[in-house]
Amino acid sequence: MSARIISGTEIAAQIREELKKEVAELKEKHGIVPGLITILVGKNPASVSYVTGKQKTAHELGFYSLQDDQPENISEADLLKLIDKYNNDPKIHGILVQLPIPKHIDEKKVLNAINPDKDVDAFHPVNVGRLMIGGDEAKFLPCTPAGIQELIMRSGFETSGAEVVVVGRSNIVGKPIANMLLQKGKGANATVTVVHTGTKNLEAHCKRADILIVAAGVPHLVKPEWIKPGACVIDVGVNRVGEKISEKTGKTVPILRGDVDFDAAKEIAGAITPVPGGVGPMTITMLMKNTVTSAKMAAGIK
Ligand code: L34
Repeated sequence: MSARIISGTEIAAQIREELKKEVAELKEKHGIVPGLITILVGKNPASVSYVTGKQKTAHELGFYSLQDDQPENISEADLLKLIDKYNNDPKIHGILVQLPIPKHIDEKKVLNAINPDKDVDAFHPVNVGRLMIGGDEAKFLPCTPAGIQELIMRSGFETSGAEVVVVGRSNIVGKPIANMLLQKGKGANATVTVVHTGTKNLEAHCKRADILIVAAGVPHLVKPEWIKPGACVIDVGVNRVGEKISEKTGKTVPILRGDVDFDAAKEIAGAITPVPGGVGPMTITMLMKNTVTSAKMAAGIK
């Protein structure tokens, strides 16, 4: 039997509709417009595509939203100064520095420089700590993990008591999603295992998973025989494996491949996210949600 396809595109569209109404109401009742700045250093094609998606969505929702492009060779000091400028700009509620940034800049210093109250990526140590404590402490949840949790909940999978296996231990996805799903509460309360490059038998762990979350950045790492029949499979990988000419537009577009061998896996899994159109659109949407939350917090609105 073929798995149900969990459409991130559709679920993201629903959440965006909800947010659009909320933004209109904030403007009308309180005169507040959520403000977002996305900073892109250099011209990494994947990063350009992602920040373009973020800006487009922000404008569709009625945000005040700006893209700040900086050259590859910007100094660390100048980037820190720029962040400080936006920290002090009352129109800006969310500051995002798209990762990765060039090697000559210390990523930690950059993430630590963002005011935690404007840290809509939730990468600042204060927000990472709040996430780990859980409950009301967490003001912002990191966008990709928050999107994954929404996808699982909205597609009707029970997390409480479920065996969740997370493949990958990055600060952006693996570590935070594992922490979120082990909290007590809705959409969580799972038994979580994190596996990584130091794990001895990846397949054996994956096979136990009721919910398998793969964020390894390795195209088609997960084979169909690694999947428990009926499991929920969330594929976070967006690997660029080549280029092709789009039939629709005639332009050159990347060929994207997930971390899971989708065509084979969908014959075993109960439900699975596609790439593209799975986790990616949810990441962008949860950034919008965090920016609305930040704008409300700044104005003292619950
Ligand atoms: N600071 N850096 C910061 N915050 C983030 O949340 C990110 N991330 C990750 C990389 N660096 C970051 C993103 O924005 C990954 N990521 C991201 C965002 C959007 C999409 C994928 C990754 C996305 O929209 N993917 C589309 C395909 C887009 C394409 O054609 O490349 C999809 O349907 O999966």
